[in-house]
Amino acid sequence: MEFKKVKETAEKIEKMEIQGAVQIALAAEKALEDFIFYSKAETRTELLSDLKKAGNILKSARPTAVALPNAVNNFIEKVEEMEIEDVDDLKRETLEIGSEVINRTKEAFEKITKIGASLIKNEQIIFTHCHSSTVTSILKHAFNHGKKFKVVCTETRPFGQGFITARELSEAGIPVTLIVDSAAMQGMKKADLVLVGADTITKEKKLINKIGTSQIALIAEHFDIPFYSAAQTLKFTDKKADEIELEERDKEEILEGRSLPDVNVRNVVFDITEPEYITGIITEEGIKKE
Ligand code: RUB
Repeated sequence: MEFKKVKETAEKIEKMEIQGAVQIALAAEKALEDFIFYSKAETRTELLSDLKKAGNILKSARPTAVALPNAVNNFIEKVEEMEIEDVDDLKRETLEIGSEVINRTKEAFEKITKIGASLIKNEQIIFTHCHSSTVTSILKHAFNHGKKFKVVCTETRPFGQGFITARELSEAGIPVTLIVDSAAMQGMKKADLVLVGADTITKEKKLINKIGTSQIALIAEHFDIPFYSAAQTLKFTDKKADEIELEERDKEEILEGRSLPDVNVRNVVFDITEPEYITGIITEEGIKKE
C-alpha cells in the first residue's frame, strides 16, 4: 500500500502529469509524508530503510531538476537526525517534519512571487518559455496588484507546456500571445523582460531549464533585454553542469506517430544557459546577481 502510492506519484512525475520543478518537489514531499502516515514499519531501522527506498523511487522519476533529490534528501536527513527509537513517536515527529518541509517550499514560492512581481512594470511585454508555476504565480500576482502588461509565450515543443502557461494566464485575465518556439526572435523584438523558471542552478551559476531556454537567453542578449530566472534555493546544487544528467525523453513525443525509420531522433528536454546571459536569479532570499 505505502509503496504503491509512492510509485503512483513517481509515475505521474515521469509522465509529466506533474511537471515543473517546484510542483515535482512538493509532490515528492507530500508522497513521503503520506508514506510515513500509512507505514506499517515496526522499528526505527525498518522505517528509515523503507523511507530511503521510497525516496529512491521518487528520485529516479526524472533526472534533471535537483529540487526533486534535494527535497527528498532534506526530508530523509531530518528524519535520520532525530534520535527517537520508538517507532510511533518517530512517525509522529516525522509527519511534523513533512509539514515543515512542505511549508518551507510553499513559503519560498510565495516570497519569490512577491519579489519577482516587483520587477514587472506597467505597459511592459514579458516573454516566457515553457510552464513554470513560479513564473505564472509572479505574473498573476503582478496583474492582481494592478499592473497592466502583456505576455508572449512559446508553445515549447515537443510537450507543449507553453499551452498550460497561455491557458493559465488568459484565464487569470492577462493578455497573452502564444508563438511557436522558432518565432522567439520575432516574438521578443518588443519585449521588455524575459522571465523563465529553473530546474537547476549549478555550482557555476549556470541555469538548467527547459530546452530552448539558452537560445532565448541569447536572443535577449542580442536585443539587450533583461533575462531573469525564478528559482528557489531548493533548486541550487553544488554539482557542476556537466555532472547533471540532461533528461532525454521518448522520441515519440516528437514524432507523434510519424514514421522515420532511418532517422536518429533525439528528444533532449533541458539545456544549459551560461551565467553571462542571466541578469539575475530571483530567489526567496532576494535577487542574486553575479
Ligand atoms: C518545466 C520547466 C520549468 C521549471 C520551473 O519543465 O522547465 O521552467 O521546472 O518550473 P517540465 P517551476 O515541464 O519538463 O517539468 O517554477 O514550476 O518550478
